[in-house]
Amino acid sequence: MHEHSLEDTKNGNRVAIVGNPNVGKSVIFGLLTGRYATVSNYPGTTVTLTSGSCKAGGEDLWVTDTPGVNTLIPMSEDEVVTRDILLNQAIKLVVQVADAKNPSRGLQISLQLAEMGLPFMLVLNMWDEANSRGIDINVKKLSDAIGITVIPTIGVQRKGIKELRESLTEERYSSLSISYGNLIEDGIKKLEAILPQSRISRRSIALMLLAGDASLKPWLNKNVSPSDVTTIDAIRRDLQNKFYEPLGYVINQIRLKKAEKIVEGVLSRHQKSGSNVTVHIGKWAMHPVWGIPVLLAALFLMYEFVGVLGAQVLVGLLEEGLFGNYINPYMTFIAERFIPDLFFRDLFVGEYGIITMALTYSIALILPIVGTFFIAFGILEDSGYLPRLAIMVHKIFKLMGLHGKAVLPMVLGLGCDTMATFTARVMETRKERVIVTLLLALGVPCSAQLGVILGMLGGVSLTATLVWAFSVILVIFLVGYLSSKVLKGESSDFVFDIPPLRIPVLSNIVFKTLSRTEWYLKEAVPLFIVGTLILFTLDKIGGLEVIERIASPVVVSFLGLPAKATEAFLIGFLRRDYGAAGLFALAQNGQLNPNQVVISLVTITLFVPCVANLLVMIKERGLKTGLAIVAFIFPFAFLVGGVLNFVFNLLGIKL
Ligand SMILES: Nc1nc2c(ncn2[C@@H]2O[C@H](COP(=O)(O)OP(=O)(O)OP(=O)(O)O)[C@@H](O)[C@H]2O)c(=O)[nH]1
Ligand SMILES: [Mg+2]
Repeated sequence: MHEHSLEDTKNGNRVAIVGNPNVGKSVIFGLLTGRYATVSNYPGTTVTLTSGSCKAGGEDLWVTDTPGVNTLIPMSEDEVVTRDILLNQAIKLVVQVADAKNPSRGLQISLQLAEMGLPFMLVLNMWDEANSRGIDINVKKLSDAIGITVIPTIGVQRKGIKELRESLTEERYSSLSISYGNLIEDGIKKLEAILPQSRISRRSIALMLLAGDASLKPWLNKNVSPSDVTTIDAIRRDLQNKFYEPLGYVINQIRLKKAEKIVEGVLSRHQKSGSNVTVHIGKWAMHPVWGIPVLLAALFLMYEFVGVLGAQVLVGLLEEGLFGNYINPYMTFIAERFIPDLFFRDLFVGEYGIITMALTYSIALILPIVGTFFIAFGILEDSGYLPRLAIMVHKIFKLMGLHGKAVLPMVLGLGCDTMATFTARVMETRKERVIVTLLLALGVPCSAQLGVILGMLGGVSLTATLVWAFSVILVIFLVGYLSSKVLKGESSDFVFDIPPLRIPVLSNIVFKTLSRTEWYLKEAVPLFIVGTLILFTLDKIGGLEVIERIASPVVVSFLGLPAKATEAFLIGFLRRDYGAAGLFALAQNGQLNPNQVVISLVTITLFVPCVANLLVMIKERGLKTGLAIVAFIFPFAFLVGGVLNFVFNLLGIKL
């Protein structure tokens, strides 16, 4: 890949941006490299590495943006990524980004970087917010105290970035050191004698090991003999027996004290510059009672924007207007003139034609819906509302045996399940990651699908919408609850940082929407074309009828749908939004009654979202787990649809 060759040449000039979650690392990365890395106002936006080149003082640097960490002793998979880059790669300079509002939190990481013996500099970002909260940090004093360059910045206003860039060529080592008391220092010495030389100091690795860092196992097995690994374990156990609290906790507390002491010497407070309205709104959004109207208001605005503007107005303009009146008739006209062969003509403009089906569906039906959803979702992400939503629903998630953190991947799934499956890395235990992956694949409709579904349901009735939502939510809870009982493992405690509510930055919304739309066009549209080609081929060889006949006991008898719905399910295997679009088209033609709309939508909502999601599931959770999830989901989706049909018939419900 292009990046790899660049990576090799930049080997000696690597800069890594590290720091706590949600402090503006990706904003600063973007400003330094000109490459966009997703920026959002919630912790855990970045879960993998992104790199780009950056010119500084005549030097070419290769800068890497990393997932946020609370400590360099990793608790979750995304944190391992960051620690490992420091452990395994030749880093010329670490740029630590910290939140100027909360310097002691950042300094705990500075202390660990100093311990590792890595050259680093400290960026105090969000200087504007610190200021409006009455926090003043004496930069010169802080810089003297740590012995490295400290630069205040306001990422979103590009302030301080020039100074930052100029300092990137300096290589300064911190003078900070901590003493952890005789007992621990003794343990450190013993471990240092065993540990091999590596990129970071023996002392820092010794401390990670004492703190009980299990993620170091692969590194240990590679670099230390098995007998030494046993000795290390024994030393650690001996030392732990002398403490009442877990060693990791003891070590963190000592670091925290030291960080607070440094902050004491450099921080002063002044009068706040005016009261902050967003603080109050932020509180309401988390309130157990007031949170609900706030949520409803957010959903209502979203529905108006996506369901009405996107799914009705824009789809109308594009589908009936642009494609219906111009592109499709015009293309059909051209095809009739220039392609004499009926077979090839149909390939482009027939019932399953690339233009009349694949492009019409993807550009006229799905794009406007996804586009408006991306904008709305981007605004939600950047406002800081999502973590507040997480707080509100964390009690319910706890019932399912899940951490409140899980709401983030689940809510992000509404944007794109594939991306959200990556974000499941923020969950601390494997059990939680598997459950989140399963629930995402099973029940969380992605933006494209959600838009199409809402568009369809909006045309039926509010009751139909509620029945659909209720069925899907019920299934999520049931499956979530049962799987947390079946899967072994701990579910972790609730610690969560809530970022301040912010007014979204327009340019970021634009960037984010553009990059997501580009992704949609690149990833989804080709799959739509493949799906259409499959339908086209099946239709031509008469396979479609055969499949419809075979599927008839399930689709027609069990689900109570017309045989033609089989096509939608067929392409739904490739992407469920495409399947939903197929159902949309059926409903538009009046081939589905309201009951059938709800049954078919519930069934397709429960499908695995798309091939991309399937691949990421396998990549992230392993082949066995990935396939097991799929093997469960498909029959289960039809089962739920069938049960719904049965209940409708039994109770004589007509929506
Ligand atoms: N007010 C203010 N907001 C900022 C500043 N820098 C970044 N932000 C906002 O802070 C939020 C987080 O920015 P990101 O760049 O995504 O943070 P990150 O450190 O990469 O976060 P993770 O990847 O989740 O660890 C976004 O909403 C930014 O718009 C700043 O200097 N001032
Ligand atoms: Mg980031």
